[in-house]
Amino acid sequence: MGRFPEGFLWGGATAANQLEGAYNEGGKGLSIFDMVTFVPKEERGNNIEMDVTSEEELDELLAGKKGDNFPKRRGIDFYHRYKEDIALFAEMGFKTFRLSISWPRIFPNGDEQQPNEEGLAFYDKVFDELANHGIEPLVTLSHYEIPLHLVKKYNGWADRRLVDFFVHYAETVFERYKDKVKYWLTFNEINISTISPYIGSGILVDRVEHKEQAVYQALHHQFVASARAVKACHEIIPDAKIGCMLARMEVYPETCNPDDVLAALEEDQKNLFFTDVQVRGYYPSFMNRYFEENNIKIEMLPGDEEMLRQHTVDFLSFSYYMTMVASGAPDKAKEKGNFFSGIKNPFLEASDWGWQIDPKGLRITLKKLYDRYQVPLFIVENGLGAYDTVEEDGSINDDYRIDYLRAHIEQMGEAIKDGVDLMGYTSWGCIDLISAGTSEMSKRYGFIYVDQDDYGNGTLERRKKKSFEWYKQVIATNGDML
Ligand code: P53
Repeated sequence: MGRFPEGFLWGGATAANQLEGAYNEGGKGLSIFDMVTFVPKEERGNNIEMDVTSEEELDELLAGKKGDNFPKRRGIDFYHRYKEDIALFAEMGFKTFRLSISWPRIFPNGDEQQPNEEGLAFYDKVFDELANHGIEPLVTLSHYEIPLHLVKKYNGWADRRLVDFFVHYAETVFERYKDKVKYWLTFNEINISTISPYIGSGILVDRVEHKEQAVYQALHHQFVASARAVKACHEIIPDAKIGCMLARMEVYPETCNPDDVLAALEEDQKNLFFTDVQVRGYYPSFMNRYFEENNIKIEMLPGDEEMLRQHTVDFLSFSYYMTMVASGAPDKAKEKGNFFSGIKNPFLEASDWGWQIDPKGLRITLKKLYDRYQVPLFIVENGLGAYDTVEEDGSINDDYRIDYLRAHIEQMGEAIKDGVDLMGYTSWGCIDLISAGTSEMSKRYGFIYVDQDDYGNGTLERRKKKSFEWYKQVIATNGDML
């Protein structure tokens, strides 16, 4: 069959804040996600619980007066177990492993000149271990790991000074790892700030008068920082490739009523705004109207537009979990702008967390992104968050996960046949880790089970699930045997 090209980058994806643990070891500073507490399912709205909104709340959390369960502080202890974990990835035949560098491991406060050598040395060891197994690292510079000090002192990316701090951090790690890392991503899910200003931009919303104004200004700073990182990467590591990263939200109209079609198109444009800037190199004109109508004014400095235009990314990477439905009906229109639109698609099943499963949507999205941008694409997250059961004999029979992944990979193959240039596929949470949105351990994505519960009880022992052998075969046959 040979659907997938030679050298296709199969692998798995993770992020430091959900994986490493050791939050106060090796000189690491606190990060934004170290402050987010576990909230049981019954008490959460909308399946997402990750915002800190005020100075007061942050101080209470810091003083230990609020919350006693901070799952991201413990992760799954990759910090001490990376050798064992990488050996398991190698056993599956991973070509690539996506991880992020924790910014506050390198710059504990974020605004200092000198990096923390212990932090740098940790990632040297990880990259060397990957190299020993022939696995290519794919490194995210910023995956929800803003140093907390930058939140307190500057209100995060709302302050332009973060651009220089970030670029200094990026240049430091490019210099250090230039012989070891050839694939880079700037900001994970750069659009997340529109649903969580704290996690995406380190903004405490109670400190600002006009939330959306602050968010889009912070995003402008991130766009400029990203372009400067692209420039630095190309200069320091000429044979590297660096991409942007979008939480892709393909939006369908609820019906063929032109009102619905228009609403869906406009929702989709709002999602593609981010890649328009980072791939094409300029703000798309439709955003001007949105800014005007919402009283948003982006302050740009001389040179910003040129920077965006000249230093666009080499490839576009994205996460894909589900699709959305939009309606133009006035009573439903208020649901617009919501990451998780309330309208259910009657043709699709959903995960236990209500995420609607849509393999064909992945093909639609791949085709649409390639039509629009004509740059290489990389699926750097996809997968099924599910409850797993360990049977009495110790086996974990996650056929539902295999079904999900198989269906999505099949559609990727179809998109490739349609001519889409796809570099690779790293499924999310290849080893069970802490959920970003809910801080649960019990929302599992892995091929490898980790013995830990939502409260940190467990041995942390690693165990292969049924999907482990399945994915190994997928990689070994370059996607022919699904
Ligand atoms: P969790 C929301 C919607 C789509 C992707 O998410 C999202 C989120 C945030 O919850 O985040 C990405 O763990 C993110 C990963 C995250 C993964 O999707 O909430 O880049 O860090 O773990 C899955 O199930």
